[in-house]
Amino acid sequence: MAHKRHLVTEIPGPRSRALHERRERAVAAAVRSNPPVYIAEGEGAILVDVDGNSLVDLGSGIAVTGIGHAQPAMVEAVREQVGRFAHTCFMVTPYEGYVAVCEELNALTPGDHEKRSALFNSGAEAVENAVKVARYATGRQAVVVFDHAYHGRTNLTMALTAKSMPYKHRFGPFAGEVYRVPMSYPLRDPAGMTGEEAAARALTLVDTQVGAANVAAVLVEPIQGEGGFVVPAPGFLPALARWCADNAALFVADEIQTGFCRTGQWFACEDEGVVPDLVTTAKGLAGGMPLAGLTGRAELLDAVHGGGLGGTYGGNPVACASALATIDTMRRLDLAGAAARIGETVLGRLRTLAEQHPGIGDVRGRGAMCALELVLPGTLEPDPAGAAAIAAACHAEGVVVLTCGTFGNVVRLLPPLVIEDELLADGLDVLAGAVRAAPAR
Ligand code: PLZ
Repeated sequence: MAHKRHLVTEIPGPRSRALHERRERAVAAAVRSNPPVYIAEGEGAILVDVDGNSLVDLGSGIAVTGIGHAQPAMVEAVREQVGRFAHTCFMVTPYEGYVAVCEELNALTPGDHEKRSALFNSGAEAVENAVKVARYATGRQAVVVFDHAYHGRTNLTMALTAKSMPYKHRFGPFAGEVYRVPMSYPLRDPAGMTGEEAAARALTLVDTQVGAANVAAVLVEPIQGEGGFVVPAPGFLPALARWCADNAALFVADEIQTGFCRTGQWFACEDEGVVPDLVTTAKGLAGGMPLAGLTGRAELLDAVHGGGLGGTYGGNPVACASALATIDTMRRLDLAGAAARIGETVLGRLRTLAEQHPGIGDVRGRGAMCALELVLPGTLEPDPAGAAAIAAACHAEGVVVLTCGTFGNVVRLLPPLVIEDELLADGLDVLAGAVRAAPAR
């Protein structure tokens, strides 16, 4: 397959449009796709659609395919495993792959203390289980979460997620004992506010309104994903972790989007030397197969009674084989290093772009997790229409980018970590063209 962007029809092409009509009669309208381009195959950072268009993938299926599409070692591991057995249920008759993935998670997550892991199907399920373990192990109930947080779409994780539309609207009632406090959001916080000050702002509310003695867990994304790629000011995460240690609450890092080399290290917490009590992982962990993990201090996970955690498919053998091949590929190709280099290239380009375009209010991110926040020029007023126009223009040219943010005004880039320099440069050229072409406001 040629690793080059190449369009042979308009986007979406006639076959994609035909599939879309079929889909509208079969698939719940609430499940959306943007762009509605139907994929036939992929390789590395290239996606080929059903009309034969080759697209540059700067989204990785929302930070999942870090190792790239159709990565040969992963494909082989999955084929081999599915040919031996596809499922037994680890709670019925166990198998080595589950154990080996837990060993990897225990070794790779921050901190050299004794750890245990459990495996699940989705990120949301891992977060739910983090809360279960935190409540069980501490004997407390309150869970502290942040503005702009995203933790999933199940009932408990909807309560943990901040944004109403589209995630929560009319889906209540929500789970209780969830308390939301302000995030460190340098663009929108008072000028010069440090990470420690932002943490104090949040923790004062926790102390006065929740009571430290009631807090089971402080749950935070080290860099927020769906909420807008919000990178907290330095010092924010360490201050939260310190407060947790001082108050016998658990510091839980949701590394589902940031983990597995995405931000230039195995985990984003490492950037400030923060060692969480519990870590949730998914997405990049298994390179595209559904798998999620909960990892943490041995005494916390081992506190829960036998049979208290589990599920039919959690840690499915095919997903575990995929994870082991994915982790091995990340090590072999030094994809953390690759992500750091991608970050230098992308942030450099985006900063130059921001100098020329007053609608770009902020450029931020780390490693291969970078974003532009669009505002009305000269203000902090969010410009979701600007972000949507830029994303649409990229899609029309065959470059898959995503939007995010509480205000829907952030364009985010999550390229596969194996993307070639030329493809990345081409994708960024298209993005720059889309920014230039966006209607002036
Ligand atoms: N925690 C930090 O980013 C998933 C969701 C897309 P699941 N993010 C993409 C959408 O609109 O549903 C995510 C995340 C963080 C938890 C989750 C949830 O992971 O595997 O989607 O359940």
